[in-house]
Amino acid sequence: CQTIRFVLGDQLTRSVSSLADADPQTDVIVMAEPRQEATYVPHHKQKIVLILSAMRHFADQLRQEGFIVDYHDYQSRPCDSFSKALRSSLDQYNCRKVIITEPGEWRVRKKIEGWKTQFNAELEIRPDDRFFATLGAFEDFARNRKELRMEYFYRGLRRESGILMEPDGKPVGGKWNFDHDNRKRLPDDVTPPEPKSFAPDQITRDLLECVDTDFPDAIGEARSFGWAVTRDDALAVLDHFITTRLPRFGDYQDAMTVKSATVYHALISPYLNIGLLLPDEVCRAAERAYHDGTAPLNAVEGFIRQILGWREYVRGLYWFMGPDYATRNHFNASRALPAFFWDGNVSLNCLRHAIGETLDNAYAHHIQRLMVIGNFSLLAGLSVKDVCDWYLAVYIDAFEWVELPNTLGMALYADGGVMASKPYAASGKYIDRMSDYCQGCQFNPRKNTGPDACPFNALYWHFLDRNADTLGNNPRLGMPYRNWARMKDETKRDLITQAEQFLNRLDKGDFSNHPKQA
Ligand code: FAD
Ligand code: DLZ
Ligand code: SF4
Repeated sequence: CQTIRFVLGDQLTRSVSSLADADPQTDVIVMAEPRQEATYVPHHKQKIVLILSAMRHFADQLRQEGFIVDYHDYQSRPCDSFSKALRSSLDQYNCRKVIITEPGEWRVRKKIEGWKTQFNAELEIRPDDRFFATLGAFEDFARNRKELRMEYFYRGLRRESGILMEPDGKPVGGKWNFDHDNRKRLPDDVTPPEPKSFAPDQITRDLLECVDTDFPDAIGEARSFGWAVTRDDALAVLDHFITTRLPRFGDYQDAMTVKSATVYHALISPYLNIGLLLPDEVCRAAERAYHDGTAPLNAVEGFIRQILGWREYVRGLYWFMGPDYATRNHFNASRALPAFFWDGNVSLNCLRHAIGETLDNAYAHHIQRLMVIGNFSLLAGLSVKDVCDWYLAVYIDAFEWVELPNTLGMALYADGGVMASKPYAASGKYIDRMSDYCQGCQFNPRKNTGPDACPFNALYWHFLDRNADTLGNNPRLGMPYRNWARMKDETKRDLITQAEQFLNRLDKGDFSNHPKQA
């Protein structure tokens, strides 16, 4: 063999740079399911099954094309690490060169760079070109700016790609942003359609049968697994989203409801992140729906902004900030994660839904992640590292390049404002406005103190008060700090006492009844 093409579990794209010029006559493709990758955090069972099943399907597809795929599956050819798998394939095939596309995490990147000296083979690490922007383009954008903001990066990518642009260089519809149309609560008489799901095939069923016993630390429920594991099925999900959900995606983008765990969201993040779908084809499919008149502009722009804007931006930021970004902890938050993060058994109804659905489905939509679980973690001062590890473990779409800026930066403001211009801190009144959770809750979002007061309310003021040194001068927080300053001392004291009592009880495990699972 001339060359080994090493393909990672989130690189399942036929045109990925490591495979673009692969030749079945001379090259061997190596894929591996190392123990380390399944256990560096206790991933959700559905995440493990998705990645392994999609990898096995992808390997079959390559074999059908005539490639030799040297596949290290964890059952019959177990290996500890990517390096061990490569060692064994190099020994077996006696290749002189290894080609790999850059991975999606600093942790894996460092290991792969070590291969240069570790093995007697030339190593070529190729850029991951499955994004709109190169890492260099983000660096150019970020280098001389005092403040990094997604909006300007996004507008640049709109211009460059031509997506939703007029020939004269203006944005379609005359505006870059339609967010003011996109903050509606879900009306009582609207029920979102069921998302597309798939009955597991033989490869997936085999994994579902073993995942409980083979990965005993893995979190959550595998039962409801209905994810696509092939590109064809992922394309069917995209198509189904565009026709049934995209038209209302904008209106209810920020809505939360007990009626639906997915509202009008697309459920395509796992496919984008492991390579079954490409961001360009997804954005262009949405753009087409606008031009065909099947989806309104506020929905289409809102959706494209998530992918062409946020997804590209967080990826650039992750690599630009370097591996130490993960250690940032602006507020020195260190409280232990409550046990209910592992079983969803909690008396705050919004948390019960958001965490419970996460554990059941390996999925929660953006506003649940940001404004319920993230907001709670921020207000309660939960350990940044523990919260980030939890997000990395529980979500089907969690890979560090996208999970970390969203959790550490956006939700926890632990980078001190690199990712977001102000913390996404909110009281129970926000959750009440955007959801129907409060109607079924033992707490009252309109009460600030007393046994039935919504805990988010006092925690919100406690958070602002305890961080006044670092946040007091933030112009975007002028209004709440002025409101706080205007309150009577007695009112302030009552709020602080209420929050401290809640935090003490939280530390004692009062709001959850089950022992920690992992
Ligand atoms: P939709 O709401 O339908 O959006 C469409 C697509 O836009 C998504 O599939 C995703 O690819 C992209 N997108 C939307 N928001 C973001 C964002 N903030 N950053 C990057 N891409 C975005 N997304 C991940 O892919 N992996 C993660 O590990 C992850 N962790 C998150 C942690 C926190 C604390 C928060 C607040 C957000 C996180 N997100 C993450 C972003 C977002 O919540 C998910 O991408 C989204 O919920 C996926 O579901 P969907 O496909 O139905 O998304
Ligand atoms: C997350 C994950 C899991 C659970 N399993 C595998 C695997 O068996 N093989 C693999 O190649 N990748 C896996 N991954 C993804 C990696 O942990 C890591 O996030 C990516 O390789 C980064 O590009
Ligand atoms: Fe959550 Fe408070 Fe509403 Fe209960 S009252 S669901 S705790 S926001």
